[in-house]
Amino acid sequence: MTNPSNELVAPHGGALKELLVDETRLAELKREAVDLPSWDLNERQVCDSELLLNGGFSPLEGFLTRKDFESVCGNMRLADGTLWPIPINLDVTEAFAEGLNAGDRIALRHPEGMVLAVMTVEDIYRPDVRAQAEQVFGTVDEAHPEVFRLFHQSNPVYLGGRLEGLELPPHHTFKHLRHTPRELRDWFAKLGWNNVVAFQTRNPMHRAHVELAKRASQQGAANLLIHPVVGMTKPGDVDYFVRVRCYQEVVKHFPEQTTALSLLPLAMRMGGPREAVWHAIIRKNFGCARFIVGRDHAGPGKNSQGEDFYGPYDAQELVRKYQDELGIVMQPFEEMVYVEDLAQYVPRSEVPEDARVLNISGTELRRRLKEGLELPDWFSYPEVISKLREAFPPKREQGFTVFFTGLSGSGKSTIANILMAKLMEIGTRPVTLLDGDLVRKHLSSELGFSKEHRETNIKRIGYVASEITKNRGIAICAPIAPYAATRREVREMIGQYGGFIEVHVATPLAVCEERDRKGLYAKARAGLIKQFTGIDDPYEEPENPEVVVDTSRFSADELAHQVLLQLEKQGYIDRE
Ligand code: PPS
Repeated sequence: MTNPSNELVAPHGGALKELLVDETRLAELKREAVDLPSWDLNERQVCDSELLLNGGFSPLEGFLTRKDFESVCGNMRLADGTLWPIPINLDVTEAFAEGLNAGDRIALRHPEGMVLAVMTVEDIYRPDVRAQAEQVFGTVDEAHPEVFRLFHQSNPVYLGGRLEGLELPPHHTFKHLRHTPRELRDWFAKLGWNNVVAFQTRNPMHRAHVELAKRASQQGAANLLIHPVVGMTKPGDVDYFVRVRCYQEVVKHFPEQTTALSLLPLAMRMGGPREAVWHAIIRKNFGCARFIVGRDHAGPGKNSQGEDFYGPYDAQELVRKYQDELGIVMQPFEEMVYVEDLAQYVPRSEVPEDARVLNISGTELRRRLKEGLELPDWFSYPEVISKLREAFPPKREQGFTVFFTGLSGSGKSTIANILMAKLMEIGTRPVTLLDGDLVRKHLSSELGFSKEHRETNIKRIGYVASEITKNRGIAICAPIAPYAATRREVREMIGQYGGFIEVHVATPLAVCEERDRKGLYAKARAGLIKQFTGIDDPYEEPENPEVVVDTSRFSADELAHQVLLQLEKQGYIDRE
């Protein structure tokens, strides 16, 4: 791939590798694509494809071949030595890869059906995802969201090869705030902005961010590009519709002549230091001369021991190491904190001794929003808070899901039915019961009990429950859901929209078997039913469920009431 690492880079971003073809080729490709095997891109792959096609990932010309992939994982460079820190892969299923050979061409389709690109497959390979996680993220701890994704959600086969682009993915939201690298470069050139500093964010912006961005742009005598990620960010982040409404308010606090807002359709990896280097390269491609790297850039949060995955300034260090060949200047910045006595934001190292410092973390902010608590003026702008409040109603108005999990015959359905009746009596929101047997009849009738089928079944339940929760209703789910990883996925899916209360119905296996209401345990013991949970199939116990109940010790009525009390304690239901 092109662009030797020592090539001098112009202030406007260097060579741009755009992969959309010209009109003549487009007509040929459209005809060809009709008969090609077609891969339906998932959300992440759409994001990656967009930045490949529009040049945001220059100098890449397609998804990485094995040689480039291994070199990127091991050395942060493409096989030809070009600096590139994050692997960009097209992961597909075994079923799709079967019968594909190097040299074949495939069509890459957007979920809306159009072909975005035709790929010439150069390489078909099965990655060692543990090694990939270790090398790229420095960990195999599944608390890292991208490690979890790699281990549980990524497809097993990677296809490498060049792309010929037919069209960019369509966007129906905030069109006027979306720009390709070429469009941004042209815009900057038109305005005479030849020194632009980019500010990356995946969170709503508050006063501290504004102060930081203002200071950084003043220090670099630069124009400012607020360049938030609206592709995929960390599970649980504030969704981008809400954030963009906030950015539109925040941008009014900057001088119009020096500041611009543009949205970046990137799928983040939360890769800390390596991600910071990647972000810098992307911003160079978008025509920026400088890039702000603050504290804990693209940090994935805490590991399973409760410690940060990366040091707060590791990202700055790594970007500094590659500064000379990056072609974009890092503008390092410390955390900004509010000093009450000065009524002012200052970098943490400049806080006068003994001064009282105020700070509200992202987690604390989310907590206050979810609880409907006060947010002080020094922290944010009233307009931003009001946009956030619209999106985060008080808990008594939010949707939620009660997710029962436990062995067959443990009493899930019985408690779930009683809970449903009680919630309907309360009557503040519509209630839907997604019981294991009901779902298998209506939603998953073609599925069996293999690991794959059970996962599909639970993800379907999770999807329906997330839609109900999003629309501020109540979903009660009662499947066995034996796998911890799938339950975590469902928790993440739903947690972004409202409450998720996991109830482990921990009735011992011996009791469930003794009851054997449906006669299934007897059949399973006799070998007439295979893969029966608890007998010859695993049940992974929940580690941190919100509630644990056991129907061998208490009646279903009492236990349903316990769940209700938990809902009340969490603020989802109110006593009048
Ligand atoms: S899963 O694992 O969550 O997809 O299972 P679920 O959809 O809840 O379905 C469980 C019900 O199906 C009956 N059944 C079996 N359960 C476990 N293992 C095997 N092999 C199996 N075959 C049929 C069983 O009646 C379960 O109902 P519940 O209500 O849990 O007793």
